[in-house]
Amino acid sequence: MQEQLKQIETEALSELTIITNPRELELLRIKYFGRKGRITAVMKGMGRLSKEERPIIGKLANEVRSKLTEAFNQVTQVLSRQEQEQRLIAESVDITLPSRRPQLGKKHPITQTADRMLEIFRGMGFQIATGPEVEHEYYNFDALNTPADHPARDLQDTLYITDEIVLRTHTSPVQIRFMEKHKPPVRIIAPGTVYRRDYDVSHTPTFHQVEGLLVDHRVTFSELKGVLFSFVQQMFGEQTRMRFRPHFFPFTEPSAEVDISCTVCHGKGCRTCSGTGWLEILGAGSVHPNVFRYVNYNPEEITGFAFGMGIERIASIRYGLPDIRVLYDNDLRFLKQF
Ligand code: 2NM
Repeated sequence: MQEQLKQIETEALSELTIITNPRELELLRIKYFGRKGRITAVMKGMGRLSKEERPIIGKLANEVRSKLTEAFNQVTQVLSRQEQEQRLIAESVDITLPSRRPQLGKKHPITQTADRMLEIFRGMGFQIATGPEVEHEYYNFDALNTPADHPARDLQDTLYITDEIVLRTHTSPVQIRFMEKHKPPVRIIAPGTVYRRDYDVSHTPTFHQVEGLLVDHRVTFSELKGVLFSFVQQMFGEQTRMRFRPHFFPFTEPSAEVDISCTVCHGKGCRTCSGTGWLEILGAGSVHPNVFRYVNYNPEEITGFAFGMGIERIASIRYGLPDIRVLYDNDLRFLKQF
């Protein structure tokens, strides 16, 4: 029996040296320690031994068992360390490889155009003013000398929130609010989003405007022309010509629409300008005395001019767009070109 135990120990230790993975180790563990294992068999056979032999063999059996248990534990540790090392090698990352380039975004062409427009007017001393997009009709219409029966106030043209609250149809209410709070001189530019019930090749229900207002003692229409001509030349180039056509706005008198010479054909006439040689870019005029009365300015003492233009319109001329709706398709193949 002693011999047998020694042999078990020797064989087990020898077999352990050739183990290469946890599965083999488990099979070996079963072979020696399992229910029908060799160590287990020896333990079971103890009952048949004599009183004298039992303690001796028992002691030896326990020694062999604990020695082998220790040896098995060691191999288990070695295997798990090996496994971890292999996993670290397999999962290693080459940190010297170049990274994927992140996609860089950029400003939308409408924003780029607005930025340029504001930069030009800031250069002429205008301050930026902003205000609410959801507006009381008093600021959007009444104070702008646009009476209740004016067609612009029709449900067909204006988006109403309630009876009296509208989505602003222009940024002019910003200028009314500004004049309420400040005495002349006033020199402001009001950029922002505006809303109208309109949708075709040249109109979207949401669009953007830049409006200007200059008020002081003895401001004249010729200063309006000077400011706008300077804007036109900085925006479209020094060769650009400008003309005023008489027009009507409730909030200005006299009023005009302003054209520039066609940026495509330089006035010869082409498809872009429908053969006229001119492109309409904005509306303008001398502020109506009634508008001044609404904000408690005395129209006998002060005068002013105002103008308004659509940023989409300026952007479509600047970039030669055939249809302003492409500005809203969010097609990156289009937007990446700007
Ligand atoms: C335009 C055309 C003409 C305008 C008038 C005013 C205010 F507040 F002074 F009355 N702000 N903007 C104006 C004048 C706007 O847009 C085509």
